[in-house]
Amino acid sequence: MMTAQPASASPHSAPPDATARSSTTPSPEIDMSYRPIALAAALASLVAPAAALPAEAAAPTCTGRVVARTDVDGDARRDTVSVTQVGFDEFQPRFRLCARTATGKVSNALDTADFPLAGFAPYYGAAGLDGVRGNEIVLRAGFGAHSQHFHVYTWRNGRLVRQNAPDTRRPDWYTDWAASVIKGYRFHTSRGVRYVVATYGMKDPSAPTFRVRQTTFRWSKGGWVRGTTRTVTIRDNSKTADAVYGWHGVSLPQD
Ligand SMILES: [Ca+2]
Repeated sequence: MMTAQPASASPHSAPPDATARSSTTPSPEIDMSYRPIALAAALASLVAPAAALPAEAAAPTCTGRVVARTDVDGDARRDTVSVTQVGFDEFQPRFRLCARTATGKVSNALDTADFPLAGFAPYYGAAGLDGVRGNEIVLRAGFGAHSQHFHVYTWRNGRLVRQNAPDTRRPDWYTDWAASVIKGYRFHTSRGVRYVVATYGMKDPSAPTFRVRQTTFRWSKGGWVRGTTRTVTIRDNSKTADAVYGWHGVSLPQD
């Protein structure tokens, strides 16, 4: 579980180390009366640090807690994903999501939960959701009365961007299963095309069955395209309901 950090503790991109840079500047005049010790020390300060420190300071990196090592940019090499809290927006914590690719590219995105996180860490998982190579990063966006909300980030054109849910057309991906509502996503690939079936239904809490709408979206030309919708009846507290509630078909927890 990620514990809250004060805003003052938020990490920022570290500026180049000024002390490292100083080692590249010409040395002061050497007092020749102290040769050879003074001369050797001066030469050492000129040569050794100057070769290493500037390169280290210039290498971009992610700050914060590493939550995953998984391929996000699609080159099949594992990248590093970090999340750290950087304060609050209104009442909900704000997080910085950062990905550093195996080739050294770094991208950050700021994310704020829409609802209380109830003490849960923001990182939910990484999985290939859409039709582009590389895993999406799923962050918790909070809990409703019985719903769970998520934000999805993906790597596009060298940086992290948020991907809207196909059904809500907003950043809010959410799942639910209660006496009155059921909602979930099931992903699959067929003949090289990526699909997700979004299920949503409501009922009277005392009724034994849901009437749900299942809409299929296919990944096409960089986005989710709405396809057909069918209406089906499923029994509450059944294998059928469990099969549509939450996340399915991807390497994410169901709920
Ligand atoms: Ca990679």
